[in-house]
Amino acid sequence: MERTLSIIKPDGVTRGLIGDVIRRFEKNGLNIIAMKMIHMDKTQAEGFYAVHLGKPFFDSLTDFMSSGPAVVMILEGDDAIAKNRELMGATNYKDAAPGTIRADHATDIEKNVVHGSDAPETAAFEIGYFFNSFEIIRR
Ligand code: IDP
Ligand code: MG
Repeated sequence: MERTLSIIKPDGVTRGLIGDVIRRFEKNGLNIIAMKMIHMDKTQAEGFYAVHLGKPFFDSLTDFMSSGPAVVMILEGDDAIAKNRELMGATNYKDAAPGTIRADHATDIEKNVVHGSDAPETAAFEIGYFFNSFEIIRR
């Protein structure tokens, strides 16, 4: 069993894609063990994406991530990190495999609907960034 952090980004929430994204997780063995809707401020978005500090898209990305509500979830399952990344598709929707969330819904390399942790260490950091232990369901 592995855990990963998923975010339905502000574009996904605004465009009414929460249900579609969650349906894909539920159908593919990724159990939601924590979930909430948040609206990050700029500083919170900068802290979350600190690994990208200095990249040309950092300021625009953190503006976007703080532009509206997002849904943050912890997903649990076998190979949850890789499985979530597979369901998401490549960062650039133009390279995303057919049938993935980003291929089906993304409109832009930045506004790509979902976030998913990329490794066990980043998953641990990202889960702790949004959730305390009382918010995580044990099942
Ligand atoms: P990931 O979300 O697939 O893990 P990362 O490389 O970690 O992709 O980038 C984080 C986020 O930054 C992406 O999901 C996307 O929203 C944005 N991003 C990545 N590369 C670019 C770019 O070249 N231009 C604009 N935004 C980008
Ligand atoms: Mg990433």
